Amino acid sequence: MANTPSSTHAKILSAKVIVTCPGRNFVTLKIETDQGVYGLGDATLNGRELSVVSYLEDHVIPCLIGRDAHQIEDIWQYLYRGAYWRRGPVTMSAIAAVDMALWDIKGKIAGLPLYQLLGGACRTGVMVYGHANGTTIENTVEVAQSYQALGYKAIRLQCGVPGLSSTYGVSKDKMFYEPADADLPTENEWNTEAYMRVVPKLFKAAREALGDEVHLLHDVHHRLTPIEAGRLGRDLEPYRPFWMEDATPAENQESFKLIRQHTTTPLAVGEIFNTLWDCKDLISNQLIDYIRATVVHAGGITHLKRIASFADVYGVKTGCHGATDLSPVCMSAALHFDVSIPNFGIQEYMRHTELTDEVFPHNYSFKAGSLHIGEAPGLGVDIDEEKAAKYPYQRAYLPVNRLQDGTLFNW
Ligand code: EZ4
Ligand code: CO
Repeated sequence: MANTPSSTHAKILSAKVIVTCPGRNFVTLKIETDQGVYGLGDATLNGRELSVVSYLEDHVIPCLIGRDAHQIEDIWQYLYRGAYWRRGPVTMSAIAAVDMALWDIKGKIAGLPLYQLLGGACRTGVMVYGHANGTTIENTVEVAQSYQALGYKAIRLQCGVPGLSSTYGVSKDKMFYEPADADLPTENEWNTEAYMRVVPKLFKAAREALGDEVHLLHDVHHRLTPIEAGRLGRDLEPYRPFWMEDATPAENQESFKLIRQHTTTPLAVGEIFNTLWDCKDLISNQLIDYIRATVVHAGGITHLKRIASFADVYGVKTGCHGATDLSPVCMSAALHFDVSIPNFGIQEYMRHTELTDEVFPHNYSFKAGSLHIGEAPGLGVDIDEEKAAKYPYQRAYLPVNRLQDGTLFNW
């Protein structure tokens, strides 16, 4: 173990993983120290939750006992480089949970909210976008209007595709939406041409109904080829979208060159990225405008800060993923992070259910289109273990997408 450079020392005594399903599954790491404080970290990996539980319980926690919780960077490097097997969503979600918990502990010992340790606030609040979705253009626009009435300055628009029985990202409930929905994966059908026809019509109707000021966003959920994405981006240009998200899968970072050649619609990508290496070329070649990596899936605050600093050099802003499968622990961490970095862009905010909020009491709140983090030391979020224990894990999956001839396409 590395030497402790100062007299401040917070020995890790124990750590445990709490799995709970207050409407959806969440995996939470709790680290206890000899200083009378504990820290929390989110380790939720939607649809693959128990693999991270095992990674933490069987392989990470034994290595943490006895270490100094203050040595956040050293522990990060130890878990990342020391494992030999680097990267990947399971590994990086586990490392992220440890990292969040250690920052929580450091903040609590210092008596400061996390954002103060990260350099202090750069802004007064965190602009968020909400999700408006509906089966038709008309009811999507109606939902968007209700978000506008609530004070949202940015709204994501998704609508059903004519001729398809269901579409990912479109729910039956107007204000709550949960994509992981079944004990075995639901199979959705897909038609690229019909989708590409409807989205520009949705944006035209939304711009007319909502006015020029509100930011409008759209998530393609990796459903297009680069040239199709270039076309959709161009078709949306007259309605000035804030961004087009996950236009194409990004395993091949170069494919974004093709999209860029054809459209000035800003591009966002990265909710499934785990490390800087997944977006290094996208950022350094200025092929994207917003990087969507999150605290939980991209190695914690320590690594996300590295990604954001790198992005800042190239004028790329952050737009962190913030769906319901990211627990209030991750959302708290994200808000401290968002408020403290220079190149913050926007934060996704899908509200959690009341039941989730009861299990995870937290001190952030929504006002006038922004989220505001409170002044509690550390992350400012807790877990009610008694309530959590009432809701055992329930297997749930994200849907699978097939073209209408049955092709399981993932370009
Ligand atoms: O599909 O969080 O932008 N938000 C999204 C989400 C994701 C889920 C995956 O776990 O794309 O709805
Ligand atoms: Co998305």
